[in-house]
Amino acid sequence: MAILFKTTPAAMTRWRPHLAAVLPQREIRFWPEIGDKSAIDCALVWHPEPGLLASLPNLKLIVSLGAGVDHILRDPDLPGGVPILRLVDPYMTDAMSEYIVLQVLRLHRQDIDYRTQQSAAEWREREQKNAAERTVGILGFGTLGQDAGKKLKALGFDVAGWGRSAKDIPGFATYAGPVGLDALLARSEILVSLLPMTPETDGILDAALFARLPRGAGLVNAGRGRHLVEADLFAALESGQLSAAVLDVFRDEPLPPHHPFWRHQRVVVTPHVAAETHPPTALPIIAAAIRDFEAGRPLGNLVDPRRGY
Ligand code: NDP
Ligand code: OXD
Repeated sequence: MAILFKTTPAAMTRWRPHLAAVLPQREIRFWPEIGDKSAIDCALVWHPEPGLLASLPNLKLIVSLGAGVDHILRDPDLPGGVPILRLVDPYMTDAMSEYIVLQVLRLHRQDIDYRTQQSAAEWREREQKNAAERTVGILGFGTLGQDAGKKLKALGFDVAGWGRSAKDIPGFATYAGPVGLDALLARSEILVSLLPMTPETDGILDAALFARLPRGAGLVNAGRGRHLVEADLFAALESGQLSAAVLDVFRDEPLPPHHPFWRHQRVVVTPHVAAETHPPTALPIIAAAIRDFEAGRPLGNLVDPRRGY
């Protein structure tokens, strides 16, 4: 049986050289040249076209080529009952933590203000705090959120996390559910979002949420663009309720050239690169998961489609 492989054309050039080496016994069919659909039993995908997976009559396993699975679950014709695995790769986890540490430090050390001062040749010292005096809240305290939290804590930040379910994670204040969110927000001078995109988290970063943060808080969003209500962010930056935002993910990607985020003085934009999938480390993990599936062994990182992540 064959494996369907579908990603963006740009990413394909990164994956292709590694695929045959890691899955030598399997025929790989690169979308859109996928031939006889009935010969495909496994799909490795990033943003599959709606209906593509349903068109494969013998599909037995779907693997996301990223940590998020919203790009699969949004398909209204997604075949029910086919297990979906998401990618959990320590290389990617490290990359995300590097990004979060960089951006939290940027906000903590007022880098955006000093860049602005530099452009005006303005020599002015700003009030400085140590990391231990800075509270950071992480929305989405799963694989990525916890690792970033540990690394921020190692730098001295006062870190807390928020998830759907209550958790006891030594060394961290943790909060859960809507009631817990209030408490997390009230103590977060820097708010980091590493949530998955689900019906519950759609538009969660809105005016009501910003109003519950300490005045002048900073925001880092590396979860998904649809979490953010863009108009509410502009208003919060305008009023000073938020002091700055670092955004890696957007409702429209690529971010259109005329979008005001590109030129906003208090917004830092990165092009969805916080943690790119890394084929040399991801493929052995994916190949091992396929072997486990075929051998009937229990699978880790199974997605619960009802939960949405
Ligand atoms: P996990 O599944 O390990 O963690 C998700 C976390 O979010 C869990 O703590 C979960 O709670 C929490 N959560 C989910 N729904 C809710 C909710 N309704 N209310 C409160 N908390 C909720 O995912 P990862 O950490 O691996 O990845 C998170 C996301 O990061 C991905 O889905 C993707 O969108 C994004 N990402 C972005 C990348 C980038 O380059 N910008 C790269 C990789 C991922 P609980 O613990 O209770 O289950
Ligand atoms: C992912 C991503 O979900 O890169 O892996 O956004």
